[in-house]
Amino acid sequence: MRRKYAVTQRSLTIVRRRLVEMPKPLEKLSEIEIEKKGHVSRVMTHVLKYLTSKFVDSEFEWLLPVIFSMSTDPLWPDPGASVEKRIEVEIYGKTVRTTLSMIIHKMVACSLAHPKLFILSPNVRIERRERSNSGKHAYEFTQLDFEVRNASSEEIRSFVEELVCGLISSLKKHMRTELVHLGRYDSLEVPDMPFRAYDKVELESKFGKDWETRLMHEISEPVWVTNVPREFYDFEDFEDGQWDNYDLFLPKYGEVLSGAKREWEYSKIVRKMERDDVKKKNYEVLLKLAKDRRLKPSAGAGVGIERLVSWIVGAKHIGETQPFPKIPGLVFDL
Ligand code: ASN
Repeated sequence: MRRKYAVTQRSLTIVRRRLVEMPKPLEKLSEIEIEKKGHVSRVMTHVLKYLTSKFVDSEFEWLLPVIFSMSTDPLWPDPGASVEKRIEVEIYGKTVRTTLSMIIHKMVACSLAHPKLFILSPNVRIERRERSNSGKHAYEFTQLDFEVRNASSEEIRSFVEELVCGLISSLKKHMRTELVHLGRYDSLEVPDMPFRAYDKVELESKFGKDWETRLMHEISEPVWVTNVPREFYDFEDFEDGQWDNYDLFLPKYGEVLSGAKREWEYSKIVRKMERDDVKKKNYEVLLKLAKDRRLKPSAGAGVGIERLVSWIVGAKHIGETQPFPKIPGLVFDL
């Protein structure tokens, strides 16, 4: 006799979440799994080669990343952030933090010395362990972060659109064997430009709190989500309450890039830090530069490299794109 279960939406979500298979460490993979890892890694290599060449050819300077600094991204207030622990250590008598993102460094470098820059930057975000099941979070990942002095949001967005479309057609041309093996050759299509843009506030009133999941299943092409209230460094118009920022969402996947036009005026930055309870003493250099009017207007963005590759190869979990998976709550030897 079969028992009847009251299947609620919540229990279905839980079952579905448990089904995401956790990636294994390299030394535990079977031969077939190693073969698949090779396909993914060749796609990753092509993605890195394509993107870095495009930036270099477009006259961006390639900066090397930092790991420890007194100032890093507060990742607050951001409705999407869920860092359970912030790593702070003492070195040489000073408290430093591991990089959550290189946003502060980008703003400073772009203002003072490198008007067009990009960095492949390791980000350490100790995400809450429940996020192991999202398939999209890793506690270490690489962000391709870039910033352009005096650029507008529109300029950054069209640069990204060309980058994404160029990347997909290049992958289809040069990575055919790998994409066929991974079952993604036919479904990966070069999108139409310009990408559609949606206002986050409107999405929330249409789809409710779960708007991100609803949106990614509704779209069949990449789209922009704009006007997202979040950290102090994204530009906010105090008159009309609009935020000049943007996230790139990919179909059936979700967010892979976030960026904005930046704040550069001292009084606005201070007002936002005080409003959001962000410790000003952690941002002394940025504040001093803004006060001395040496911080310049800029715009930019950061692409989650492992997320982008996960979408391209159709990975169930982001850890499949990492040689040494860094899954929230699961610490392997390597
Ligand atoms: N990289 C992002 C940006 O450029 C910031 C972040 O990762 N939190 O806006």
